[in-house]
Amino acid sequence: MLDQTILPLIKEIDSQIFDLVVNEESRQHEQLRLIPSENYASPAVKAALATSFTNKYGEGYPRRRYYQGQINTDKLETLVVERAKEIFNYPYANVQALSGAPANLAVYTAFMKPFAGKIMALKLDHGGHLTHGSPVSVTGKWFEISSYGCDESDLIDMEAVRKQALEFKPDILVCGYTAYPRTVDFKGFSEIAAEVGAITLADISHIAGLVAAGAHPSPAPYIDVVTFTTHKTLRGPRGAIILSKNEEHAKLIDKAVFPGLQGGPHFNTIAAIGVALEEAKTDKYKNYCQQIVKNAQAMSNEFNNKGYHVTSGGTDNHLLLIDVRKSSKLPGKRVARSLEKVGIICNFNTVPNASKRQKPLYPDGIRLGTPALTTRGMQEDEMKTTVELIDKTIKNIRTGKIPKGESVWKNHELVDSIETEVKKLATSFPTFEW
Ligand code: DSN
Repeated sequence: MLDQTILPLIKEIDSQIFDLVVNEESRQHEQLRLIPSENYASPAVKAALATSFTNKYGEGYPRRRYYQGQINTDKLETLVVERAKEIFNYPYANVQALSGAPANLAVYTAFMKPFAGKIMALKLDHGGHLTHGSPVSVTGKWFEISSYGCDESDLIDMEAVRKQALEFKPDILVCGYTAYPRTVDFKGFSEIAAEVGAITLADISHIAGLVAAGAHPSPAPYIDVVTFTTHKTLRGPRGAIILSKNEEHAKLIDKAVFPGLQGGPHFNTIAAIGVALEEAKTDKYKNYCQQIVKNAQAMSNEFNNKGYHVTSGGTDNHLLLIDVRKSSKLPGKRVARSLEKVGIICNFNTVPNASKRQKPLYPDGIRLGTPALTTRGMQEDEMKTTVELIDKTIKNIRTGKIPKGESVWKNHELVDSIETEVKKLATSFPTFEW
């Protein structure tokens, strides 16, 4: 939903940016957005981002700043910290990390020195995140990494994790994922960490909203440190929060964020995080999160009914992974790109237990999520229709090697008709529906 008072101001100064904003707004209205880490922020969240808090510098923390003029920013940051603590049931919160990668790096550098620390986390190609120790991320270059994986049922085998942890003895044991459709066993991870003397870190970026709304179990009783981005299921602006359980940890984390890794906090983002947290307290938001899960389950049931290979057989949360090579003899990238041509937006993704041909840039799967469609007010019926549209599209994609210059489609006429159906479904719902 465009803010009709702000937009003309952009147009007056910069017609190029104005056009891009309008085009992106239309794209988000007309397409079916299924990337599980994306959402539609509310008009109130977007309004908070555009406030005068963007003008203020404030390195430091409330009442300990390096700049004067903090009468409102100190109150703002304190208020948002208190909201985060209350909603997630942790005694300490830092709301300054700029996004998920800096938040995770802050935690690692709070507790370990570069080239002298050990992290154990889920492999990238089984659903872990780049910042959980991938060799191409600084986290994999600075720290010794041992990655655990999923078993042949695409599930994390806690006994295997335990054995690996006893051998590797990590300083930090990471759980919480970017492409894992099942419930995270926070208790199990905390028990393993206790045996090996590790700190537990749960990166709940994807499921933060579900946790806030009680649609996924909370890490609070078990996990030492929690990081999450604020723009996925939580539906806020692009930012991050770090939660911790004791004063010593909280002090180390605060120091790692500032002055360790960052300069001045982005107060307009912090204001928008505050608005999103206030929204997350409402019953409407709690119902929204329950519906996200129902929608993802409806979608995975429908894919199962149509004979697709849904990894782990289904989902407990907001996302599902389809092994399209096993299901349709197609590579994930070809499917994701073809779906975009009809207005269905997802991402190609690695899947566990894939074929030997799988590579990060050439994976066997696609990843789909329901947070954005659910924000629009769509329910199980629309998920069924969406799966039908995806299925029709996939069945129209040519398998095997396609010679350069040749079309990916079996039948061109079908493409236009699917695109029209996608647009009709998408535009019959608003982009933000409470
Ligand atoms: N966490 C990634 C995603 O899930 O899309 C982004 O870093």
